Order: sequence, then structure tokens, then C-alpha cells
Amino acid sequence: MADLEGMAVALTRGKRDEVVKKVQEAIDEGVPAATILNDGLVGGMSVVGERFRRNIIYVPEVLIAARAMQGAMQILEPVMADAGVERAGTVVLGTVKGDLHDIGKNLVGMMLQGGGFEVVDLGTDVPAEKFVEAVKAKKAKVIAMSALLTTTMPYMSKVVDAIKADGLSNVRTMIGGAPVTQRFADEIKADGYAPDAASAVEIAHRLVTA
Ligand code: B1M
Repeated sequence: MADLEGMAVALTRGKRDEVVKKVQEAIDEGVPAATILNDGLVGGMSVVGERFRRNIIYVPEVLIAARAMQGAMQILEPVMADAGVERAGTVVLGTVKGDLHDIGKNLVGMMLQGGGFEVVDLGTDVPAEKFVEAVKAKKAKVIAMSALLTTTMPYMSKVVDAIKADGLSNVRTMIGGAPVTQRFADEIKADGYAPDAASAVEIAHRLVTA
């Protein structure tokens, strides 16, 4: 019988091969892809996110769990596409122009993927036009921006303004990164701010359902 609980536990421990094996067994037994995703993988990644937020585990453990999640998604994604499983939404993610820091941004991307989102990662040094193009091309609901430098933070407001100038009123923006604060998010009229990767998932869910 499919072991979704064991899958979630193996994911929290970053046991990639075990997670992939359990996902394959569940697929072979005909467990719906949405059940595997939500009850097994997303459940496991939520635990990882919560432990990370409470400083019970740190960046390396999250990266190892995320690697296991990615391995599982490689075999689950085609099944999900065939079954027409809806993702929580699409998030366009990137570190803003002038900024090359991507470790935190990558963690956010992995946690969002673990939270059921499709993530379009534009990488680092991303100009406003590229965010706008991607959000249109992918019909994304959320743009998530990262900045690690006090000198690149202000660029986030250019992206927020570009979204508004393009009339994309249904697209929500969220920001994060070490120097970024809720106060700054309010100042530039971003729709959300997340202090860490785990909270980014909660904020993204809130923004897509708002
Ligand atoms: Co740079 N760097 N760096 N750096 N670097 C900092 C940020 C700095 C604080 C170091 C220092 O001086 N103490 C400083 C910034 C000072 C400032 O602006 N006030 C700095 C500087 C000055 C620079 C250069 C200018 C140095 C130089 O060349 N003179 C240069 C700039 C290059 C550029 O971007 N144009 C530079 C270069 C680099 C490296 C290339 C060497 C390397 C980056 C490698 C890479 O990312 N691939 C690097 C690194 C590693 C750091 C430090 C040491 C670590 C950053 C990191 O990865 N943290 C950093 C000092 C520090 O923070 N202790 C520093 C771990 C990561 C998990 O945390 O990114 O904060 P973080 O992400 C968190 C949250 O912030 C949040 O979630 C993550 C997980 O919880 N989060 C989001 C992040 N993005 C989010 C988005 C969200 C939500 C949450 O929603 C959308």
C-alpha cells in the first residue's frame, strides 16, 4: 500500500532515493497525483519549512530536502500534466537587476515548488522588462523578487511600477531578502513581504487566494 506518510518523513530527512521510490510505488498503485503531491510531498516540505523557520534545521538540510523534492517532482510532473492536476499557481521569481546573490532566492524557489506552485526562475540580475514579459508569457499570478544589497533593493519598486504601468492589475508582487523589511514593502506598494523562505510560501498562497 502507498506510504504517503513515510514519503513525507523521508523528504524531511532528505532521503532522495527513498522519496523517489515511494512516489513511484504510489504512482504504480494508481494513487492520484494530486494526493501524492499534497499529502506526501507538500506535507513533508511544510514540515521542513516550519523547522527551518524555527531554527531547528539550517540551509544545508533545506537544500538536501529540496533536492529530494526535485527528484520526486521529475517523475510526478508528467503524471500531473496527464491528469490535469492544477498547481497552486505560477510564481515568477528572480533576484533584481544589479544583484547576483541567489542562494536565498533558490531556497524560496524550492520551498514554493514544495508548496505546490509552479516556479519560473529568471535567475539573477533580472530587469523589470524581463519580469513583465515572463508574467505575461506564463500567465503567472505572483512575482517574487529577492535583493541582498541595499543598493539593489530600490530596484524592486521599478518592477512594482512596471507591473502597474502595464495594466497587470491581477498580478501580485512579493519581496524578500536580508535588507528588505515589511516597512519597505509598504513604501513601494508591494503586495507582500516574507522574511524567510518558509513564510514566502504562506504569503504566496495568501496572494493567489486574495
Ligand atoms: Co555578497 N554581500 N556581495 N556575496 N554576501 C552580502 C549580502 C553582505 C551583507 C556582506 C557584508 O558586507 N556583510 C553585503 C551587502 C551589504 C549591503 O548591501 N548592505 C554584500 C556585498 C557588499 C557584496 C558585494 C558588493 C561584494 C563586492 O564585490 N564588493 C558583491 C555584490 C555582487 C552583486 O550582487 N552585484 C557580493 C558578492 C557575493 C558573492 C558572489 C561572493 C556571494 C553570492 C553567491 C551567490 O549568491 N551565489 C555573496 C555572499 C554569499 C554573501 C553573504 C555572505 C551570504 C548571502 C547568503 O547567501 N545568505 C552575505 C552576508 C550575509 O548575509 N551574512 C553577503 C544565505 C541565504 C539563505 O540568506 O539570501 O538572506 P538570504 O535569504 C533568506 C531570506 O533573506 C529570505 O529567504 C532566505 C531563506 O530564509 N529571502 C526571501 C531571500 N530572498 C527572498 C525573496 C522572497 C522572500 C524571502 O520573496 C520574494
